[in-house]
Amino acid sequence: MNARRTILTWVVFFICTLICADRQSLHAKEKSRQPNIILVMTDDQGYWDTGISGNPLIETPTIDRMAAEGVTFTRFYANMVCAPTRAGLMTGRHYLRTGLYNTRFGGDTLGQHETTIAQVLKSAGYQTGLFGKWHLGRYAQYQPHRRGFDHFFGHYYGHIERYTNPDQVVVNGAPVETRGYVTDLFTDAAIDFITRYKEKPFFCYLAYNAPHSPFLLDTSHFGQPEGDKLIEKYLAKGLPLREARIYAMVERIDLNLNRLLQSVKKLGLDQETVVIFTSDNGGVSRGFKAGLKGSKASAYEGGTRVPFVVRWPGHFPAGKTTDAMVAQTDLFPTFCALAGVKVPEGLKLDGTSILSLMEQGAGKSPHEYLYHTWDRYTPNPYHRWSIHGERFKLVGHDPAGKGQRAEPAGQLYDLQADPGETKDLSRQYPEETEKLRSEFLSWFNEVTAGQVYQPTAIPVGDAQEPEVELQPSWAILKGEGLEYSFDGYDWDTIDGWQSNKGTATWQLNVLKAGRYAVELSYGYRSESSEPGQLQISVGEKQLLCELPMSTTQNVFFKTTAGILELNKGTQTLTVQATHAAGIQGLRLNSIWLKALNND
Ligand SMILES: [Ca+2]
Repeated sequence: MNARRTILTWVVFFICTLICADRQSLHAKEKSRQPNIILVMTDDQGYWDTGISGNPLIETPTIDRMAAEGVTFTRFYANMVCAPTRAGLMTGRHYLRTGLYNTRFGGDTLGQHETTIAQVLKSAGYQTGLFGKWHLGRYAQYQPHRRGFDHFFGHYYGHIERYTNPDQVVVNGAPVETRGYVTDLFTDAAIDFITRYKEKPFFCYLAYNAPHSPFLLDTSHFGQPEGDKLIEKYLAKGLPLREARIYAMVERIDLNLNRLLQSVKKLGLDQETVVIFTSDNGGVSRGFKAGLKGSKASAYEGGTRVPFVVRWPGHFPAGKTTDAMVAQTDLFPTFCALAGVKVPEGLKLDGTSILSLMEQGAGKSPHEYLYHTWDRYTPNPYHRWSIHGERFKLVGHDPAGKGQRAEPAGQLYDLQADPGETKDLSRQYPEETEKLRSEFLSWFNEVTAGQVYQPTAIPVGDAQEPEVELQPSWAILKGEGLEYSFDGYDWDTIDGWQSNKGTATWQLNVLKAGRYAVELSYGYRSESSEPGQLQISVGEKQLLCELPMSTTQNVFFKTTAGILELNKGTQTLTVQATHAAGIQGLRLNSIWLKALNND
């Protein structure tokens, strides 16, 4: 009996050992199966700017093929504009929780305490790379290579001025010169990255700045007629020039997407790589709109619905389409699930993993409601907002009503019967209208609670950025006359210096106390023969800066104003005219603070 029991004990032990070993090997197998993630996001490409949306003119064979090989989401929602979507994507949180509120003026900076998906994946053993547009902060500490990306080649801004030989691009914080067309360059860098790290799991975020304005392709002027050929093809199809350019830019992306997918295949990574294609906000092209209302920056469907296709051969079904309502904030927890890691503790996410929807190609939306709102200057629940569930959508779109509280606001649409938002049903369903408005307001109050929406204090004295440029668009302007003028995205000037009552102020976060040389660039042309003068002050410390006339207002001279001794901490730098009469004809272009020997 004892002998039999001993044998039985050994048999049980042996079986347990086998099971454990099997579990371990399964675990190791699962670990080795951590998939690569390639996220391709375009800029301002509408839901309707693809073949899969039924667009009869645009040619996107690669996106169409991805859809045939993967799952298409027809109700994938981004935000109305660029930076808010990127904030939601990086954090899994609605952008209004992250301190970001704008696409420029310093409001396009992701709060310093936010956790990005790149940080999470990097901690999970992924090699992380971003190629293209960041648009979540341009100063040291906010740059992508310090927010979880091992590699960054691209630009900080909402858009760049040159698409051929782009000049506003950096590699991990260092400005670089380039040759070629920007979409090709970002693709080359992404292909180089996945080739180099093919043995490791990687997260490759390829964020094209096309087809955002300016609508540029490479042209024969540079000996590269490919762009011309594409534009001519769409002109021949009868499109106006602007639309032909946008479609040509999208097709150029599609050609590059094909190159990328071919590389994944050649590297033998097809079965190990999840590839996503999407866009960051509503479209700007005006021809075919797939029956949707509104465009970029609108609260209507055309402003927030974007293309979304995901492909993972052998894991996700081919050729499936789902109309489950999902959002860009869902990608953070989905990527965590793909990588087999938990969402970091303490993070309050708005997104929910949609991995099962991807695996089934069908299923229910994890959201009861999705919410949208955006105002360039001050977040508010009145001018441009919407809330929708699977069926009803309440939307208020009145950007011109700034400063007025338009209540009761909103038109009610039945998205299932009327996806084009043509019949306002708010009178027919007053209770539904009231319920959705009330739900939207509670949500708005919750996400904005405790947030202060103003330009981020500019870090000064960071070891990696010893020379800091204070952008005019980050200044807060007060007093008579002063105003920004726009020429490009972030090449603004401050004009209208009529008197010493107007001030331009910048918030600084001085990381290291010490001496800083102050330089400024300006254009100045006046009737008077006297040089102009500006006063630059931080607390009690002041500099007077003489400004001899430049050729015209639009030719910027650079001059040294002097040296300021700055204390550590947050403080305000103020610029104002020295005389009551001001200095008409001045355009202040930029100010630089250069760390001197502060060791
Ligand atoms: Ca955009």
